[in-house]
Amino acid sequence: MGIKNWKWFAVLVAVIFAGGLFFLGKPAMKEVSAVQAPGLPADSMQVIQKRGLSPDDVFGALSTYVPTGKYDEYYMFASGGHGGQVLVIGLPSMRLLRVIAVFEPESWQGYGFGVKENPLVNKTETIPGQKPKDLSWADTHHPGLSETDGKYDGQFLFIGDKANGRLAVIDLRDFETKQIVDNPVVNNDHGAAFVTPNTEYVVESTQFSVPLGGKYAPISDYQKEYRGLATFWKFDRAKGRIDGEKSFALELPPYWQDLADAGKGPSDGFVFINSFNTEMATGGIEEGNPPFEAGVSQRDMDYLHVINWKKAEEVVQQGKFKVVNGMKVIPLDVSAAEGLLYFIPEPKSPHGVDITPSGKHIVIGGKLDPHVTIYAIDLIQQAIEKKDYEGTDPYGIPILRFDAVKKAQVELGLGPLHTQFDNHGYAYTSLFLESAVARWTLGDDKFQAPEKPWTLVSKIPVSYNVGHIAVAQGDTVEPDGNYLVALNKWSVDRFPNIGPLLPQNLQLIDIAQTGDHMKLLYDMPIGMAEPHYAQIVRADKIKAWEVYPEVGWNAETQSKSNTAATESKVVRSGNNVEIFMTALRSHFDPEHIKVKQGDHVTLHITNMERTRDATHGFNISNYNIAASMEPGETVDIDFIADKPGVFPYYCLEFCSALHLEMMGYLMVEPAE
Ligand code: CUK
Ligand code: CUA
Repeated sequence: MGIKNWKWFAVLVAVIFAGGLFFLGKPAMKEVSAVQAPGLPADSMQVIQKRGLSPDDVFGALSTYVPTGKYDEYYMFASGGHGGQVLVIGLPSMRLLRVIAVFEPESWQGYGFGVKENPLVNKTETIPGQKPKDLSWADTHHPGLSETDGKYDGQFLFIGDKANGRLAVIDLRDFETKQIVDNPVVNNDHGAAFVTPNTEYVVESTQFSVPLGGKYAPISDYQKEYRGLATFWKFDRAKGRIDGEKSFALELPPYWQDLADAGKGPSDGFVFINSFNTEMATGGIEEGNPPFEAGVSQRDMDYLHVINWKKAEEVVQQGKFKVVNGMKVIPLDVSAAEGLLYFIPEPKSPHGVDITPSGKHIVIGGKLDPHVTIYAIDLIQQAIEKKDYEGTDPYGIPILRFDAVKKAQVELGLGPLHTQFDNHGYAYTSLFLESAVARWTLGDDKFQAPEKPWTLVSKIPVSYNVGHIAVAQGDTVEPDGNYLVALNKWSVDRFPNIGPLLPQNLQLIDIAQTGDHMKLLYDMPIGMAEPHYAQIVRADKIKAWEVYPEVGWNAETQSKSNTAATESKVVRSGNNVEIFMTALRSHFDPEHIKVKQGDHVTLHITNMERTRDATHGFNISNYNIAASMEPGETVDIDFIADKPGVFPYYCLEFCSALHLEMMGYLMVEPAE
């Protein structure tokens, strides 16, 4: 700790002490500040007094304030829910750093507005013959950072679209979306995106069973025709793309598969997916049937799915699959015969499946049961080896005996959902119904002596209805601890009234100390849709570019563009007009573009700047075109000049004192 930090520590102690006295109505602030806080300006004490801050408030403020020009310790990547994007937030300040355009048009980033270098416009086939869906929204649930040896490596981020069964790849060199793949077999997911420990595969499992391959089948044929699916998308790290042809999927019974997590260490090679609706209820409240909410909650136990993906990979290599819309799918009977899939009973409609950092244990949230249930991978492997089954399900999949593989159950409270881990041997579980986060000890998992029990330590209330929680690096083999963020669904009374549609509330909690110390530090309103899950990574792991590596960079291929030009040029051939344009403070070149109505116009615009933050934007009035050219970037735009008239184009970023002069005219001469 440097001398500067010591000073701050002294100030912190003094302020908290002074604040405490203030709260107890003890001596006047002035005296306290003079005696207890040398170096603390008297006006700081006045601020505390004037704003009526409690000692906890002061602790929260000092813990989260990041001074101007200083950086946050962590990046948090949060999904954007049915806003379809990804949020990048700095911790501990909880400042929003960026909204990454993923599945939806976003004009600041020029994403989806005529620029060809993005997956919304330039749709590619992941699997031959597959037609990408034409959609303009998504429901993003689970961000998944790429991993090497079970640790975040800071290279890529994946995110699933629950509503439409898609997966996106974001490159963290420029924080931009590079690829969107459509699952050709199913149209929804939930257990996405979860990566295997070396990002060999990105897992995407379904939520709601449907007839595979987009077929139609009446609901009366549910058990026969409807299926779940676990897709293993092969990731080609060198290309930064998912390789559809090397991907495969496992057909699953028509239960509702829920969250997924990949094993690591001793459980590497397995993927775990919990499920509900093993009742195979089909709803139909309007026909006098029990509604889904009742029908899917009949049985006391549902099934944790245990998938041996390394073995599945071999089975695919042996050709034991069928092809559905171009995707290799392992049928259920093959999975049963080859030992690729096992079920483990899990208490009643669970939610959340999380592997401990050691990889030895699997934690399931009870949702309708006050416990978390912990399974041990060594017990699971023994049971599989001994064929210690209680029977099979209607599809012939072996069911392991609960008592043979269960390690422990810990009663935590009402509605346990998701679990994260820290560096002290604690687990943290969100309690949805109780609006709290529970801290509990991980028994004989990695960090503690065998005699240490699996037990509840403390709880902290949150506001309100917490879904996921995120601990710094808390789902990797090397959790950092320090901070936990509760992603609360409801904010109710936490923020000023903005009408009936309320923001989510992300609450930052200090978990650096052990025992029953957990302190709420900060409330962050999220004024866009519902972040479901977030991952928090140490800032030093992210090595993003400051400007693109060279002038004339194609951000789609992450290489030099073959349409880059450092001098302007117009090439005409019949109805085709190709314009090589440069952008440099404070002009575009050319400033006049003359075409005829009906011409096919192609623009290649190169931002010549090498200065950090010298971004130029480009738009054409009434043509629905908006681009962002970050320093060094070349963008390609093409359109038919079907509207005659004179259309200004101008720079969208206030780039210089003469930014307003950075414009030109597109002159479209009417056709005869
Ligand atoms: S979640 Cu997606 S329905 Cu608990 Cu990951 Cu909320
Ligand atoms: Cu370039 Cu404003």
